[in-house]
Amino acid sequence: SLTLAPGVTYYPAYLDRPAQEDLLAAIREITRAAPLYTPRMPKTGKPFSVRMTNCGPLGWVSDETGYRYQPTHPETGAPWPEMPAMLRAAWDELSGYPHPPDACLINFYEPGARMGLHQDKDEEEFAAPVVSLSLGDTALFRYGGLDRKDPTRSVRLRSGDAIVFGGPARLIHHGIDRLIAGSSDLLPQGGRLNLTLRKVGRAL
Ligand code: MD3
Ligand code: FE
Repeated sequence: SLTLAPGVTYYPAYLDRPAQEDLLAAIREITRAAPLYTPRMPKTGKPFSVRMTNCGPLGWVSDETGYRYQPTHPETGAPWPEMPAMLRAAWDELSGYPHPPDACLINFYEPGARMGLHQDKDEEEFAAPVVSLSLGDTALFRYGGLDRKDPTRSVRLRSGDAIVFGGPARLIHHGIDRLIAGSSDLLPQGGRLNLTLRKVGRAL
């Protein structure tokens, strides 16, 4: 692994191709029960270009009323599907955190989708890191500092890469500028999946 900045650890090619295919199969099963939906911005209702779903006890959602974690899918009302064992194993190996994650946000980027620079601060437990796994097309990921105006750096996140943000990096600004079309053949139609494993509630 490589330390990109204090609290940012990058694991290039963390998942080999068979593991990526296994994870993709698990995500397909999750999306059959909990379909990808289009989140909307609070207040404006403007749709995100990224579609989302979740697995685990809690899921992150966004609609006109705000951002929040909730135990059910916003459109079906069903509980989120169980977190696959391989995601729990990745958390145990990468997080260094002694409690299980309670949410896995699954982001799906079609070619052309992006995610603006933001902070993840809807959780209660900032002592826990966020673990990210990427599948499919390479993304140009940008990260900065605690102040939105801090200088930024970019890293290409490729299929199978993992990256962990903890400690002094847990509240940094970050986003996805764009995908590199045709950079992976994992997803037959192209695009990218990102999974973020999170501890939302305070550990007891
Ligand atoms: C740094 N996802 O879901 S993953 C998100 O590729 C999100 O879909 C991006 O930002 C994606 O909130 C980036 C890398 C990442 C994820 C969570 C972080 C970096 C982070 C939380 C805190 C700091
Ligand atoms: Fe984020």
